[in-house]
Amino acid sequence: MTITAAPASTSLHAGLTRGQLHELYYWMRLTRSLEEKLVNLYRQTKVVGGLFRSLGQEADAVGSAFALDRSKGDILSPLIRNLGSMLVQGATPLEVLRQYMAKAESPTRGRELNIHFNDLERGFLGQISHLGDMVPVMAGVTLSFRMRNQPRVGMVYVGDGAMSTGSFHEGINFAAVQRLPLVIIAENNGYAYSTPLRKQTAVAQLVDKAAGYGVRGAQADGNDVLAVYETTKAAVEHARSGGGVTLVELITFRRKGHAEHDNQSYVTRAEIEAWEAKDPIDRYVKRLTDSGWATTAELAGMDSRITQEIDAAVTRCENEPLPEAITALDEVTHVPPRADLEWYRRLDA
Ligand SMILES: Cc1ncc(C[n+]2csc(CCOP(=O)(O)OP(=O)(O)O)c2C)c(N)n1
Ligand SMILES: [Mg+2]
Repeated sequence: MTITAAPASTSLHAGLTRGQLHELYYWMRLTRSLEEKLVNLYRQTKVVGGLFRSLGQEADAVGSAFALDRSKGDILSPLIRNLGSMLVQGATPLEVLRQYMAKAESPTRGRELNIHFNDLERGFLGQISHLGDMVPVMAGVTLSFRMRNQPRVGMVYVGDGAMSTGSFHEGINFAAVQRLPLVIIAENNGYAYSTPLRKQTAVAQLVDKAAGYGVRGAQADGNDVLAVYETTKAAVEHARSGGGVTLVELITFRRKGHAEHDNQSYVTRAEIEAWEAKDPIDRYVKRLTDSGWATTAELAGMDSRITQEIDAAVTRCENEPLPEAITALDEVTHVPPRADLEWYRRLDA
């Protein structure tokens, strides 16, 4: 049976229309292509600071963010491997390139790196580097939703490593006790820097931690974008209807080193190859075409749109200036410049 002719608004799977099923592909492919372009720029020394890849984890970030309802004002708090979630919420390739290249026009005007930027209107909270610390922050954000009687949901990403911090414990415990509308996405990608999961935690699986906090636990194949979407969607609905926190474990794999400088020598080639065979984009392309949800021509059309979009953004960004050095401390502390401090003295003062 062919379902190619289904009206655009008909649900084909898990309440998703043909257009939405295409969107999931679009966001995953955009994430990967943008990161590949960034690797290119990094090798040309045009990226300032580190470059963190989400290769093989695109389904995890995209499928989970897609389960939020942007029209209701849901907010997520991403981590370094969640570029895809920010793109879903409306961050643009140009903004991301400007951040990585520390341009004057970047969202943080060259003061912060990579995807550490913020837009509450579009529903993403700027991350900080400290692992686990965004869990109590998002507990506070979702408490404010509750206090204002807003039917909004918050989502926060943590890695397997971040789950070993005190902040994670305090944040999830508080959110659990308060039954806050929070979804915690636990990304089990096998490693925290060079520490494998078996040296990170004594539980058999990260979702087992849910029981210790008295919250709902759920688990999905993090390389299957539809499974990620469906599992997260159930958690979002549970949160919005007053059920409280869900800890969602997504099982995936970090196919690159911690960052571009890390050659991942502590991971065997066989392990990486086994996960290459489970590539989330390849799997989804097969699902889309086997089910008749998308044609190869439609996918090629999205690919060329992505290439054009990224190329245009790179050309524009590369020609933009860096911030003027003299402005480096402006708007950082919101404190007037201190003429008495040698290190803070403006050359033009
Ligand atoms: C509290 C804290 N300790 C150490 C670090 C340094 N650090 C940054 S990322 C990272 C590994 C994170 O691993 P995980 O949480 O599994 O996320 P992944 O990188 O695998 O996505 C470490 C140790 C940090 N940022 N914060
Ligand atoms: Mg990890």
